[in-house]
Amino acid sequence: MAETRSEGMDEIGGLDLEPEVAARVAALMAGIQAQSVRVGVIGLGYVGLPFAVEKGKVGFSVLGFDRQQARVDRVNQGRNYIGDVADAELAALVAAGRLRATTDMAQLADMDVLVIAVPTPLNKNLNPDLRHIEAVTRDIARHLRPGQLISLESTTYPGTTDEIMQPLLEAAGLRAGTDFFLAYSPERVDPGNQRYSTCNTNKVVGASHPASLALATAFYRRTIQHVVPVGSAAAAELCKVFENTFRAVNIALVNELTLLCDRMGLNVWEVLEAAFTKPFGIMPFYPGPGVGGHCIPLDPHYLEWKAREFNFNTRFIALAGEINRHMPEFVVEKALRLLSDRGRGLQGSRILALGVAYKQDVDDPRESPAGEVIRLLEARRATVVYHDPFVPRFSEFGLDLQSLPLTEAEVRQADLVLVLTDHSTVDYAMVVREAVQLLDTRNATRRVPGPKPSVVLL
Ligand code: SAJ
Repeated sequence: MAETRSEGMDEIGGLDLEPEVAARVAALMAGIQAQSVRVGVIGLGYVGLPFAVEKGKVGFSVLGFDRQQARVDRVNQGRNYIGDVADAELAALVAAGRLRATTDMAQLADMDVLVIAVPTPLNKNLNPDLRHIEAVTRDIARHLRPGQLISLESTTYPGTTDEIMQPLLEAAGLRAGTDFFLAYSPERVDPGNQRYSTCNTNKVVGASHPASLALATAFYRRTIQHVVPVGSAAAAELCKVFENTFRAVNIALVNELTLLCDRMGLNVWEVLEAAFTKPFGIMPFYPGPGVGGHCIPLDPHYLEWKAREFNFNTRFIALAGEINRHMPEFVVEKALRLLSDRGRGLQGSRILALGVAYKQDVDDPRESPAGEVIRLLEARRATVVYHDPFVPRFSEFGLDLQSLPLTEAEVRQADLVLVLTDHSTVDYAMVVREAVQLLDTRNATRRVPGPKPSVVLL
């Protein structure tokens, strides 16, 4: 539960600090416990905005920083744009003056606590691209003053906080751990998850200086029920990339099993459902057309890249990425087989894709495997149209498509219906009834009763 005011003071009381530093730490700790510190959140995306709202709700004064003026304007108008944020909560905080946003990075100097939640993409060679973290760190360094606490939340490789951020911040002469404080606390946001939100998801915090760790732990404990301190920023960074690597590897395992079951003529969904009846020692993962989103397909390669520095090949990460990136091609191969069985080729066939978002019931098509599947189908001169209730327009992978209404006529005129994302709001009974042929890569039609002769599963 939230740390009491005395707990925070007790923690720093045991630290061996110079008097000036001890006074600085005590003042910041008092401000954290009183929730009077000014909190800056840099990056108002699916991590930053929910975090800003949670801090504002308990009474902190929060200023969001984002380069996108449109996002800043929407926040200042109280108009939400993140699915995991309650519209009314954002509007109320803005109306009460507890949450504002700006593009003016000079206001960083006025903040006591700065939380960074900017993207960490990969470049086209699957290597880390830290440009956003480095740019924000330079902005902070320009306005850095004694007494500020800085916490990085973006998923990144072990060493980013201590080896990249700290030197940039110390360039002006201030020292981490005594003048300012620096920590790493990985975001754990599962977009669309109705059960776990920012405040009830356990939070790991790491820092390489005791005062930084005590202050960051106390700060997160003001709004997060269970905060788990670890002894270094690198340990916290590695913890996070391990979490996402764990998912990528297990998703690849069931995808590989899908490829084998296809050869063996077995139903992988039946096999997996049976395996998951084991009450211990296993965890459900399901096959799909590939792995999307801005985390699972990318983050493990941050660890793979860093491990090479230690002459270490993270073979599981490489293999998982290879298998997961192969799935779109497998989907196209299976689609071609189904069309060929009816004397058709891909060229000139009309394919209706159901769902382009990267996963169920989210509106985000970034890194979606559906984009790669559609791109491959169009490269073979199939005519592809799509319906996605969450994504009205799909302009990824060089595509530019509009979502069509899902009508019986649309389903009937498709030579193949291809379920790529299993949104829960789609009328699969109608689709199964009207489709000439349906390839279901997500087992989305499993709840449609009765025989489904038109349905083939991945
Ligand atoms: N997927 C499968 N089979 C599965 C699970 C997922 O094919 O069994 C696919 C999904 O369809 C999607 C991709 O993998 O395309 C990623 O799905 P995801 O839910 O694992 O990933 P994200 O990016 O939405 O959220 C994840 C978090 N997910 C969960 O913990 C359930 C978590 O790993 C991180 O907190 C978050 O990424 C992040 O921000 O790092």
